[in-house]
Amino acid sequence: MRSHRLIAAVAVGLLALASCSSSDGNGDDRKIAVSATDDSCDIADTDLKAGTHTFAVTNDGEEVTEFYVYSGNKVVSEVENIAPGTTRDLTVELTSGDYEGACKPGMKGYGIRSDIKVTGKAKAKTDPKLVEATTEYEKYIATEADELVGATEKFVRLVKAGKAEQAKRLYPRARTHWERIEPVAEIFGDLDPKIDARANDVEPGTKFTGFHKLEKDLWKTKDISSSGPVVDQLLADVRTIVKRAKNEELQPLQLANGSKALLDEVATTKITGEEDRYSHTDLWDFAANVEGSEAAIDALRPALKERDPELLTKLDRQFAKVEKTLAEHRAGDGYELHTELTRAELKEMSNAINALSESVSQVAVAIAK
Ligand SMILES: [Cu+2]
Repeated sequence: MRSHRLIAAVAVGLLALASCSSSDGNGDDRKIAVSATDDSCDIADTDLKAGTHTFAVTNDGEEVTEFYVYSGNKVVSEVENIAPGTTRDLTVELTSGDYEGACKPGMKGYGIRSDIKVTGKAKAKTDPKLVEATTEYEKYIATEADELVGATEKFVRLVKAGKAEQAKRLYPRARTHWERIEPVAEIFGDLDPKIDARANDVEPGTKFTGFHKLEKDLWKTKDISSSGPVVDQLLADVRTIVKRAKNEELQPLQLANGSKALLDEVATTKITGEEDRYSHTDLWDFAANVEGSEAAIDALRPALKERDPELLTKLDRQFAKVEKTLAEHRAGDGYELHTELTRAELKEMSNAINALSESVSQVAVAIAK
């Protein structure tokens, strides 16, 4: 660790020349360079003025990485799925206080963290269209959160009654409400893994709990006789997260970043079939992520129309394209299984998502103006 710090200090000194310090008390137009390798995370500037800032995160390592900004235990924002050799931007709104920046090589674990200090007072943002956008989206979160609790309660009852077939049918339906609002859940970094971690993501020293443990019990081991405590824990965690989510006051930039995060989820865990590896109901989650992403953009629509109408037109076209591709794989009142899709079909879906994702990543910049 010590040697990394030393290298980091040198690198920061060099990068500072090419990047910002700060200026007008409302953030800075210049980007803050972050160089992420497999064992270091160098943030060019960690002394910031309150306001909007963009971190340009370059993956100089070999593993896929991600970058988070934390305020205490809470995730302020994150950018996932940064492939080696590529750079992705994360635009965030920071009020004065102490933060941490974290790179997570391999996209897991505690990350390599540095302190970020934000001082001063940001200029108040008064665009009524943006204020309205967050109110709208908070309503959407509240509705989905209620549905999630209701569906989870039913799921609990079925599992405890030993009704495996009915529980299996409900599983992807309950998850739909979760997957639509997951970026809000991810603000509370401690609970998201308890509810939604996959077997391979479970941190050493913690237990495998949540939806995917039950998915395993239902489809793989086909034994739910001792799943009662797991399902009770899931419901307790869901209730806690829902309560927190409903009390959370969101910033317009969180809508933009959340919308993007949902599409990242599709690309990293749904296209690959990693998410629902036992039930193969990944397309349900895929659809829910896209719907949640679109809900955030819809809330921002009036503001976007004013600020970047061309981007909005493009987004509408690309969302339609993704939905059309997805519609081709509807089955009954749900979707085909991941295992029923050909490589070519998955490739087509992934292309549509990547194009859309690229446009959605411009939304934060448009509304931060
Ligand atoms: Cu998920």
